[in-house]
Amino acid sequence: MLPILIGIAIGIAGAIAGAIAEEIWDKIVIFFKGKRVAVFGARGVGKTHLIKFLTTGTIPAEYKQTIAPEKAPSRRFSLKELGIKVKETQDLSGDKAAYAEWKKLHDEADVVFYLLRADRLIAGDVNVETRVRDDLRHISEWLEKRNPRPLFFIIGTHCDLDTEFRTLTADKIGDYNDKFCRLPIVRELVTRAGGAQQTKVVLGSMKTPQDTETLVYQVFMQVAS
Ligand SMILES: Nc1nc2c(ncn2[C@@H]2O[C@H](COP(=O)(O)OP(=O)(O)OP(=O)(O)O)[C@@H](O)[C@H]2O)c(=O)[nH]1
Ligand SMILES: [Mg+2]
Repeated sequence: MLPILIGIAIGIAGAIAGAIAEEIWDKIVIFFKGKRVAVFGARGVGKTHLIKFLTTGTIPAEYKQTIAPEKAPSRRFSLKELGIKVKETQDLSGDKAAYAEWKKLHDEADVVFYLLRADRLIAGDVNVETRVRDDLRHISEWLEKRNPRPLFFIIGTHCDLDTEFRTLTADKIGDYNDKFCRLPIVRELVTRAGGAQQTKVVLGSMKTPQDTETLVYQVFMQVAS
């Protein structure tokens, strides 16, 4: 059931096909209720956008593609109900002072979201590679010292700027994610963060509200399983 839901949920632009069953939503609520979430990442990766959605957005309880939008069921889960305590750090381009602030938030967090520009890594942008490698070098040191570890997510944004993502069909989305995870830099980041068991990689876009829903839905599915 869950793999199917995840498969359907991943990155179908503008559509969340399927439904968040009550019991899955309950698991999400239990997991996130009152949790402290730290959001890190370079400038412009989408931190503020994601935080705004997590604290004020809604997720459709059900979605049926066959129903015209105006007739679609209007029941939605409010993310405000989760009461997530989210903190964003001011990024100072790898400045030492910024890392000190990141560490403080990391040490207080139950969940850490590290955002990066997936489109730039796919395009082979060496500057972005260098930056994310530096960031993970720091984060991994802090993660190692925590017991228990916070749940760690690498969230790749801006996939809408990647041509392949824009033309994806539902049956190819798993391949797209696999391909991203096979990029040497992504492998390196995941290894640094403690390996695939410890690190959730979620890919998508926050260009539109629907895209953002789909991205957040994927994050939620990781904790509901
Ligand atoms: N096309 C596209 N735009 C995005 C995406 N995610 C965020 N944006 C846009 O990118 C811009 C920067 O997003 P922010 O949420 O302000 O990024 P930030 O990480 O908070 O940036 P700083 O606070 O400056 O470090 C905004 O205009 C967002 O709407 C995405 O996945 N795709
Ligand atoms: Mg911001």
